Amino acid sequence: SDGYEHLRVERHGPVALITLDRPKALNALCDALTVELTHALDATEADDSIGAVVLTGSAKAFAAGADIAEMQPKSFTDVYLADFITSSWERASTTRKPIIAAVAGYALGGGAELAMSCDMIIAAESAKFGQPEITLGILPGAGGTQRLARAVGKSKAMDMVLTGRMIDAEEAERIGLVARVVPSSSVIDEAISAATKIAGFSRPAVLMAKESVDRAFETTLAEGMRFERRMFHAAFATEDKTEGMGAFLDKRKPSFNHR
Ligand code: CO8
Repeated sequence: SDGYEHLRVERHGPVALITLDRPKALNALCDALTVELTHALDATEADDSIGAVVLTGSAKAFAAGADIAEMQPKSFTDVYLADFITSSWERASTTRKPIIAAVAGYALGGGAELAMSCDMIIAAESAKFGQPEITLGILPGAGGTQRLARAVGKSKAMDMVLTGRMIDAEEAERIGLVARVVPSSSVIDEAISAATKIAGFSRPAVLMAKESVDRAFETTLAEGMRFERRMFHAAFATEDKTEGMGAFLDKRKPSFNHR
């Protein structure tokens, strides 16, 4: 839809579902796909009727990494001057609205890094995560040494980054890389239903909560606690706080207007 070549965007009520769709290369993240994804995320961010985003791939591959055929001829100067590939890849991690990665099949290299840039990963039983860059004579370049180490700790991160070993969904859940593992046939439904639930809550509260969790990875505990407290106080200024607490006391469902 929307004239994209390598992805599809569909609406499910307040949720935008972005599906990577480059089947001939297992959704390898070529430059054109990356540009389209950035554009699609800009569009969901700008659309007030969207409360949350789900990013997914195919049953066989979420994404098998950066496009190796495109990378092979590039020199140091090429990638350095273009700031390959950070500039475009930061988009998923800078989205203010919640974004859930629904991962089935391979999430490798830049594909695993893209999934980790989302707020949480819901994995199909078929999911396989890995940082195989080392097998190509390079190393991860979009968070595979940083977000992965924060998510799973040093030993597991070193294991994956230095050996290139793939882990399955069960191991990924055990080590805290993914939030949930679900049957492969229901991974998109599960992610859409989680996103729909999130989109139904007070948007300012959701964005403040996301921003606060993200602070935990950027700052000291004392500063993080202070940031959280300020956001918590700010939430008391919203109409949605009055509505949410009032609805509880009236024993009815709240109707948030995202103000
Ligand atoms: N790039 C380009 N083409 C790819 C890629 C890729 N990453 N992955 C698969 N393809 C292509 C294959 O070449 C093949 O094409 P063709 O049919 O024309 O031969 C097609 O997709 C199907 O793949 P396979 O035949 O290999 O399928 P299998 O089921 O046998 O194997 C695997 C599946 C195990 C996933 C295998 O394809 C594989 O190992 N792929 C490469 C995985 C990899 O090394 N990824 C890391 C790439 S490096 C990286 O991501 C650096 C990131 C830097 C940061 C930037 C963020 C984007």
